[in-house]
Amino acid sequence: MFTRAIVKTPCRNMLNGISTASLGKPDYDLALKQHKNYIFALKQCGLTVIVLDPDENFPDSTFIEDACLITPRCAIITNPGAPSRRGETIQISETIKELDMPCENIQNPGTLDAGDIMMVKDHYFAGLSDRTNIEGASQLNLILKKYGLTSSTIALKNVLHLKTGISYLENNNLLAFGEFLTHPLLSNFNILAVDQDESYAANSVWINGKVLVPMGFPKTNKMIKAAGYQTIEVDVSEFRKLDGGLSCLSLRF
Ligand code: CIR
Repeated sequence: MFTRAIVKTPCRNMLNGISTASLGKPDYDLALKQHKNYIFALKQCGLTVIVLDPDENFPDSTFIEDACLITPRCAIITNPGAPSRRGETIQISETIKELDMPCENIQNPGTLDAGDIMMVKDHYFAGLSDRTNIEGASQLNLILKKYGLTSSTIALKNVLHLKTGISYLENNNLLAFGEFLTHPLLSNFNILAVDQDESYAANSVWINGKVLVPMGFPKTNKMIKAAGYQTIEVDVSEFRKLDGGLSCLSLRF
């Protein structure tokens, strides 16, 4: 069960965020509105939401999931792989301090975006990507070990982050597409296969028995419902334009 979430209001400068999507520039006012609706959806799942102020110095900082990993036993401030995102960790470190939880750091030469980290009970899968390197993943492994938690790595081929391609929906159910459908390291999961034309919806978020699903992906929504979950559709079209998915917009703990 999660009780809280941290989100960060998008800044106007999000228009200059990193993107490979070729979907055009985000509409800032619409992004703000969608962000408010996203917060509402988190509240519908029973979470108390901490909302951090926007920071114009960091165009991608609304994708707060990448800057910190919060486990039930500690928080780990990451070292984001994209140079323009490194400084995003400063504000989240201050917030974590206020929350008074044990806090660790990933350090150079290790890089790690927490969008590459998927929690499955006490085990953490770490995607090795353009953002997360082996050094970052081994630092993570050592930190988790200290808290009685474990991790393993999965090398990524075609996706930005591990959770771009898979989402753990608890009860051994794993939403997945493309390279992850037949991945040997994931063969013990009950795979819910997302069609290629709805691949964006492979990034959905389990929260306390409900699943947030991006709006506009009816086949995936139907499949998740058929697996026994109540779904909440959330429109995040403006964040998709910056390669961001639903999970990237919050830390849930
Ligand atoms: C980036 O490229 O870093 C941002 N434009 C998108 C980050 C999305 N985060 C995520 O998938 N965890």
